[in-house]
Amino acid sequence: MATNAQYSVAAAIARFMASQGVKRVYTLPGSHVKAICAELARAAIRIVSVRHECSAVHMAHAEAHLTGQLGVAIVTTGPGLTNAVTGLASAYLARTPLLLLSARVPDPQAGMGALEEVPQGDLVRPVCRYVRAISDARHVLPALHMAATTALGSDGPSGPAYLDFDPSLLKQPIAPWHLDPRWFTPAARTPRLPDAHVIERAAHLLRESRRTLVIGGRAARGTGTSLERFLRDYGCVYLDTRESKGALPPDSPYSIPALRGRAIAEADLVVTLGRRLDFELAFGSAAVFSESARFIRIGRSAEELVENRRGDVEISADVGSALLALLACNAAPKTSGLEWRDELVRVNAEKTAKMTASSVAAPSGTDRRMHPYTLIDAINRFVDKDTICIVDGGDILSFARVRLNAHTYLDLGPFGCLGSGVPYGVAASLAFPSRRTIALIGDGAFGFSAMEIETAVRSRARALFVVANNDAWNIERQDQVVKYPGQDLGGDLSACRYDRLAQSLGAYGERVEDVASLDAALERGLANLPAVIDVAIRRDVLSADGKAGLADVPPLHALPAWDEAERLATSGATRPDQ
Ligand SMILES: Cc1ncc(C[n+]2csc(CCOP(=O)(O)OP(=O)(O)O)c2C)c(N)n1
Ligand SMILES: [Mg+2]
Repeated sequence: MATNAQYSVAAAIARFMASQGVKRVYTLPGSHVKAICAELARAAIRIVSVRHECSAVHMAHAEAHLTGQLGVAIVTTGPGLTNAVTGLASAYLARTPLLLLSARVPDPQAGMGALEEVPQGDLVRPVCRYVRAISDARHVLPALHMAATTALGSDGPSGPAYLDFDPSLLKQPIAPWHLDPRWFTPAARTPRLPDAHVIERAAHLLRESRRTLVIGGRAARGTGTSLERFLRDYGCVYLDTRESKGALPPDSPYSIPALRGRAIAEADLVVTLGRRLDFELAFGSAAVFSESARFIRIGRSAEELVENRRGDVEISADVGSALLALLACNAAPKTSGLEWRDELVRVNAEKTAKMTASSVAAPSGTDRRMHPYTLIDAINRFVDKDTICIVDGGDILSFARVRLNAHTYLDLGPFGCLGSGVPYGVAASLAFPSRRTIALIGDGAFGFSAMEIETAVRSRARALFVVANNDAWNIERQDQVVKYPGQDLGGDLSACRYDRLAQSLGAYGERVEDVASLDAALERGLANLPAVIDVAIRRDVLSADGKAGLADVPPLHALPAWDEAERLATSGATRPDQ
């Protein structure tokens, strides 16, 4: 057993990680950081070595999203760090708590033209919650604690934190009096309880409302039974957003995913659960939501509480505590009739049944390939309540959001970061080896990080990767065909065989071209993990996002219909729904 006196800075970092319950770190070798990795390995923390630093950050992201704990990635100086920036930006927008460690050029060489020298802290600062360059052994543990606590969102939104070290510092001894045992207790987010007066004001609004819409955010996950009770007892309908998916089972009775637009336009009270009113929610605009709708916003940070549209009541608290407090004060609506909710639930069920029927009947296209829904329906047959579902891609993401019956879910997130699906799948299956992980990925998205299939093989990550192969960046291609007919703007991809690529990397691979062999191929894949099943799908069907015009990039909103509503409202004309 090492005594405190024998600790190097790198060993103190490893001891800190162990004390935080970190089981794995994701990294790619580099001389500047190897002292940290050596000590982590000595502390029995698993080193998962990847093929691109962005993947390491994506993996830490998936680990954090799925476990609720800090994810950790370690990248080397210079290009190692710049490669990681995209992953950091994705975690930043998704508010995912992760810690990125790096080393920089030795301080005595800084500014002299050292190998791999770039201003690392400056490069990551806009997409991190905490950034610090460490040059002194005294700062190591306080900085690690600040980084972890900030990343977990103790006093603001959760997100990535970044530290880098002078490489020679890592090998220096750290004095015993800098190793106070309190530094080795888990960093935590301070619980935040709601103010009773604010809760009473929110309860008043709930009692007065007749059409309450609850919108899930990141913090809704983990509130399961209180959320279910809240929806049932207070007569609400519920909309999931991608970050809250999994808070309720896909067949939850008050969930109305097929009536998103209608619920948003008609609700007289909107309750947001730790959710930003961002592009996916029309920035909370009074031109899209009802102008007279009241808002109860629940959250821990300004982004969740006041951004874009003030709440009539803003509850600064953990979502779980706020829901419990609201449940305790009987805020059931005064009006006995729940006609609006009942109607939305009924119409949602009818619409969903219709969609299911049409997708089952979805014919093979002129190219004789299968409809994306046919593929998703087949995947659904292998998804149970413990399955972790990952989705990455363009059109295929849109189809999956409508049809995939995921209980635990992670997709490319608000950064729209293609290439995250394979790393997410690897990390999910390492974090939860006894659960099934299925990653559904567009062929374009798969290409960004296809080499991580080798990581999956080497690290024994037992995930199933299903490539939805339409030989195209399809959501972009479809838009190009309409807007720039006859021009080649790069939307087409070659007819690649991703099953063969996977085989060459040591994984199981199979190609599926006809529906009849799909289920058996998925079954064989699941029996031979990690596996890549490359499925030929149609490229001539429009997804919901394609139809909604996501690729139009209108100026005021993400969707053309919202953009138009905003334009009409600001020009003084009446809204189309009035
Ligand atoms: C890193 C990155 N580059 C470019 C884009 C723009 N983009 C959005 S969807 C898409 C097409 C994705 O193609 P694929 O993964 O094959 O899915 P498909 O649309 O064909 O289902 C592209 C290029 C992006 N979101 N992320
Ligand atoms: Mg594609």
